[in-house]
Amino acid sequence: MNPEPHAVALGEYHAAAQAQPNIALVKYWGKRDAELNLPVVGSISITLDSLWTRTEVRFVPGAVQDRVSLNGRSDESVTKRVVACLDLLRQRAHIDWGAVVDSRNNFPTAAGLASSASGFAALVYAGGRALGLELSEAELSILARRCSGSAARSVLGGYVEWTRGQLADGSDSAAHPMLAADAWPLRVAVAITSTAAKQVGSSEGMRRTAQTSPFQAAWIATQETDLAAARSAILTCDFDALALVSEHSCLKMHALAMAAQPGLLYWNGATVECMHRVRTLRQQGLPVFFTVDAGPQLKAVCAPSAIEKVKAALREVPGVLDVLDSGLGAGAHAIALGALEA
Ligand code: 2P0
Repeated sequence: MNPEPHAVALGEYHAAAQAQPNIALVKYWGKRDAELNLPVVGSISITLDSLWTRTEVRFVPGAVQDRVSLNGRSDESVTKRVVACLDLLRQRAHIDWGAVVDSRNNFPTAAGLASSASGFAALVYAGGRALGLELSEAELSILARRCSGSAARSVLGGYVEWTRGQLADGSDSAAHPMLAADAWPLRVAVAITSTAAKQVGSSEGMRRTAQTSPFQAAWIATQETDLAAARSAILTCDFDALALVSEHSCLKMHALAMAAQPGLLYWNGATVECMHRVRTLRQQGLPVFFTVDAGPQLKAVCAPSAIEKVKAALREVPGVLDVLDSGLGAGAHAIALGALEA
């Protein structure tokens, strides 16, 4: 099949992009459409800066297969998801060429650090650019969402809201920016308590929760209150209010998932110890709160003045293997070809 006129000159179907993970403060859990990755609830997140995925995509005219490497290795389940994402881009560009994809993370993959969010945001950005597609932020976010729900948010930087949307085709379920990273430059310490891949992936966890958790209806019914509280806290830079709603949303999401059958327990002992440590620090007057995603790592969000104390306190918790540190950053963006190792 021939390329559309908007595709770039032959031999130049090649681009690279970087995207960073995001951390939800008001969580996404549950789908109203699993095929399109449409959520049952809206969510609010912050995009990080120092953790990244860098991805290079090259479409090869005439090639019939995709070749995918993540951190220098090929993996069947990763390749399957990447091929499905490339298919969306190919449909859009009206081409059927195979692609070569090389992607790297500078942090542990698939352990609750949102590697699928940064991974698919970078893939959609680089792939769209390689094909010369002129995609708006909302279009990029919708394409990324179809590859992994939370990737919709990593397309954008700073404070981001992903709207649930009402339409069956998902055209109104995209992320949009709320506040720039530098308007309220909070910091995030990530306590790594395990580097093993999680046993139950998020998609399966959400499916099981929706089918079996007795708390699913309450989760959906109370989300709008949390979203409103977080919007107001972010727009007024009210740390205490953001702390309250974020810890509440995190614990509520885990309570919902723990009540599934069989129950989903993403924490280990060190995760729980870190939660207590963060609360003790806050009682002592330090502006810090925690959140935890579908894995055992604890993310402590704090004011810039508190970051060194927070890191030191988390490092002392038995079972903490490492503490990473990040500010808030930009959305997906182009990088130079060959910059993957930089
Ligand atoms: C979030 N998580 O809001 C929630 C909180 C984990 C816990 O989004 O199936 O990898 O690809 O849509 O995006 C992780 O789920 O799941 C996630 P899919 P995704 O960040």
